Amino acid sequence: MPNLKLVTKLFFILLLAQYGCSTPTKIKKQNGSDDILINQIGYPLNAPKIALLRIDADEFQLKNSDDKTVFTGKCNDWKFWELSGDSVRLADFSAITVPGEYTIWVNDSVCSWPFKIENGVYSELADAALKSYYYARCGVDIDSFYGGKWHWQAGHPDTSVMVHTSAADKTRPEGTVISSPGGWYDAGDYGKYIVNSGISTYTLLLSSTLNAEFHEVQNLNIPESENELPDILDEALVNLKWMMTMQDPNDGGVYHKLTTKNFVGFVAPSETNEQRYVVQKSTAAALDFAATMAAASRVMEQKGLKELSKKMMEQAQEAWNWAILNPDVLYRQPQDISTGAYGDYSLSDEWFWAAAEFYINTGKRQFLDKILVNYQKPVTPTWNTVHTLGVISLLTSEKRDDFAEMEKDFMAHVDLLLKKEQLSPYHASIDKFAWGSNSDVANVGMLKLIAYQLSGDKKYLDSASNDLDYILGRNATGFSFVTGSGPKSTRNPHNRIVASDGVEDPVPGFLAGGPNISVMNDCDPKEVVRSPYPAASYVDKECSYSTNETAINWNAPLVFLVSGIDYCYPQ
Ligand code: 9MR
Ligand code: 9MR
Repeated sequence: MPNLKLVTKLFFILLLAQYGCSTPTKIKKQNGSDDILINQIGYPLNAPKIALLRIDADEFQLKNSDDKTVFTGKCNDWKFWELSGDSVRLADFSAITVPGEYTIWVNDSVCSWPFKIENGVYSELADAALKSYYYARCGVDIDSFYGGKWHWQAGHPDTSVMVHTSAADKTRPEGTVISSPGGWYDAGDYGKYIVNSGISTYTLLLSSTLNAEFHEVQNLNIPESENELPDILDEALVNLKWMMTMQDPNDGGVYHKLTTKNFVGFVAPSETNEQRYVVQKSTAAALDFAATMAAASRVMEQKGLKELSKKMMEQAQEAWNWAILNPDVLYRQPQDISTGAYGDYSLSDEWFWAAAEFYINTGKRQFLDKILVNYQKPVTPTWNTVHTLGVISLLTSEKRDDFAEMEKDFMAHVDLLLKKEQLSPYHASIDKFAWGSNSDVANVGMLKLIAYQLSGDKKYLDSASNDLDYILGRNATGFSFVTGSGPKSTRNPHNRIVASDGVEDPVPGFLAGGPNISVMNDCDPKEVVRSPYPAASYVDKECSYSTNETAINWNAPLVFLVSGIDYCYPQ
């Protein structure tokens, strides 16, 4: 019989060594408590630093790694949030600017997870968030040299994709076989969707230009890392090159998506060989394609890739021409297809975005006219609401001065987000928890970073840092929503690769969709109980596609946010 006492003692010593909380005699919880919500990775030196407490105490302590109390602070009053169904007290320790590892203590008995205070605290996370796209590549072996313990064989070569009935025409009748290899898997499924590819790829391109110095020196150890381009552009090119194959060269139309008829099971990429189809051309796909290609064409031109840049603009123009002739071909999911629809039924934002990118590249009056006709005030972007992407392109281009009114509207939207954050008991800048709510938080943070670059006012940077805190654990669930980032982070995303790679730890760097109450029965409700409160309704279960899937459009603003914050502090 092992000596139980000794084993228990050893267990505690090990736990303490791992998590840094000490004073064993007083400890109630050795692990970080969900009653102290913090950013589980940490904080840059000059960033605001707050924790949220669900414990009744007037004071909190900050201890360093030597277990010394270095700061005692007062907790604010309780505040109730109807979206999480509970109350929290705010603990502010922004005053601490000495680098180190810390824990927060309350009543000398409850402690937080340990976290760091230092500049460059997010560099590992920034690499992981971007490298998630390498792991999402379709049709290539993910090699252990690059992937480490996460590696698998290629699936989905996509060299014989069939033209679906919905996409058939004279030059490419039903059953025609085309080749459309490469790109990224959209999400936890193996589909490739143009509408969602547009915003995702554009957002990475935007980070490559607005956070340029950060990305110039970033090395992800991907197959292209040794070439001249920053890795973020190599990765963006993987998807751009695939997108270029989704255009029908006969008429310039762009297929909405490339998928199987139905979602396949949770198996490895190489274990599926169901027929894949290109499905219906749509105006949304053509315009998102046109906008993304035009933006990419600019970036490639700047990098000296003249031929590629020219080709991208030509294809963008072809797609635009098709859209002019086919201005309202909405995507209608065919009866025999049940994969993601990305159906978008209002297109003026897509027109605006594409026109803005074309106007920057060409200066032509016809595009300015389209911009003016389709203008709407900026909002937080999502896959089906993209005009703000056009606004961002204009405001960060040489044409900025001509759009002073638009800039006012943009700043007004961001100011509203700041106000929302200040008023929220949880300091959240969102008050609607849609499917993929975490990407709304990341996109909000991205807008604030852009406002910071436009205005130079540090309040925007600080507020963006607050959004990252939310994503990394200071939220109503207590989870850090990025795989591999933080002791209590997402481990079981709804992602077929993560589920099938045979490795216990999830592929790092993926952002989970996050809390929402859109679908409450994705998991068996008898086995999995979700909070009825939108801000808390999240489960770290593979079955929960509505809260725990990963997606390229969710990771892209995370890449922007985390890279921008790492790059902008110290300030
Ligand atoms: O795995 C699918 C995921 O990528 C989608 O976002 C989700 C919603 O469309 O659907 C998932 O697939 C589920 C399907 O809709 C219903 N049967 C179970 C599938 C896997 O959980
Ligand atoms: O992100 C999409 C979300 O806005 C929709 O509400 C949801 C249901 O239609 O679909 C999400 O997109 C999924 C896509 O349809 C298929 N791949 C996985 C995507 C993320 O769940």
